[in-house]
Amino acid sequence: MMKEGLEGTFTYREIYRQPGALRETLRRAPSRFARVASIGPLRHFTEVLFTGCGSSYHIALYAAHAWGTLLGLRARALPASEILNFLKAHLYAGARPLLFAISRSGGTDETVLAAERVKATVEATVIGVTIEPECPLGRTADIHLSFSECPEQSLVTTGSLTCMMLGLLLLADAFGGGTLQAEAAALPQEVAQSLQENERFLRTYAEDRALARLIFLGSGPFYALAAEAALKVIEMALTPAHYYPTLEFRHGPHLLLSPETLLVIFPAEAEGPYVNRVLEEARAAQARPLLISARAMETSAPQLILGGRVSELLRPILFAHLIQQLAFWRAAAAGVNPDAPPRLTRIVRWNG
Ligand code: F1P
Repeated sequence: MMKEGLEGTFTYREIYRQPGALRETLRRAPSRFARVASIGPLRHFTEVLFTGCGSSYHIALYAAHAWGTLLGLRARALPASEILNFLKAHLYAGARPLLFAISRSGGTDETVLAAERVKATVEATVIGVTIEPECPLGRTADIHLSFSECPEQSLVTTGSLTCMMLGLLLLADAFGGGTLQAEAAALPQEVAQSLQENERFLRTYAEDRALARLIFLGSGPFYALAAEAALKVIEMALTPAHYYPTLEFRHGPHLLLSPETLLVIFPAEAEGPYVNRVLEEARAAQARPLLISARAMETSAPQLILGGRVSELLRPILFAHLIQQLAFWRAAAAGVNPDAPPRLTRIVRWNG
């Protein structure tokens, strides 16, 4: 596909216009918080649950980590199908959960049905998180937060993921006193700068056809990002990709390493002393490592350094465009139209 053609795709535009959308998410944060705060104090709930499918499940994973870390409460993420089909394993009879049901379209069957099932089974409050002003999930939820500032036409979720991650982080931060507000305000500018500055570097990996498999490692706040990275590469570029919690990788999955493997690591600060061991495994297998982190490590492995001015909890939001760019340019290099992955539908339904 010609360069101009690529820049005309929905996917390209939705990735590259994120700074403006994020600015709007920041602007709307206080009114969203006011609506959510109307449910009363969080201590009235036995736990906070986040659910969704695909990319929306990855938003749920990130949000659960952020809410647990910032507010010291019990927060978990479950795929919507787990809630739908195995509810007893996850919620006890007297539970009073606050459920965030996340779905870009607001129409994914599993997510809507999971929200309905929870409401029908226990005393729950459901907050729907979508980008659509009008949708089935919005009608099921007690409160509907529509991130209409990031409308998306592509099949593959990109910019809206970043906005919804930021929106859910800002809600937790507001409940916790707003300590991250000033740092979060810097994100649109940081993303804008990085979208331009890091594109060429990422394209050298995306366009390297010797790399047949991509593996993403991330833990804590970065686990969701690693999962989302693998999904983007599979969906957009149809390239085999995997993800693991960083140190779990050494317990067997490292056997997948080969000279054709790109191993992307998002090291968390707590993992500093251990990441070198993972890099040694990569070196031994002649795989190609790439570190994406806020601080440079003492290593000969290539590094993309970004996000030193914001707290670790905000960095997955800042890094999200990097994995979207990597997948997008990989698709371009492979001659795959990122707007039209075969067999993927924008809304996954069971009937129709
Ligand atoms: C869930 C999802 C998307 C993916 C694709 C298929 O959709 O898995 O994450 O990009 O559109 O469906 P949704 O519930 O977030 O609309």
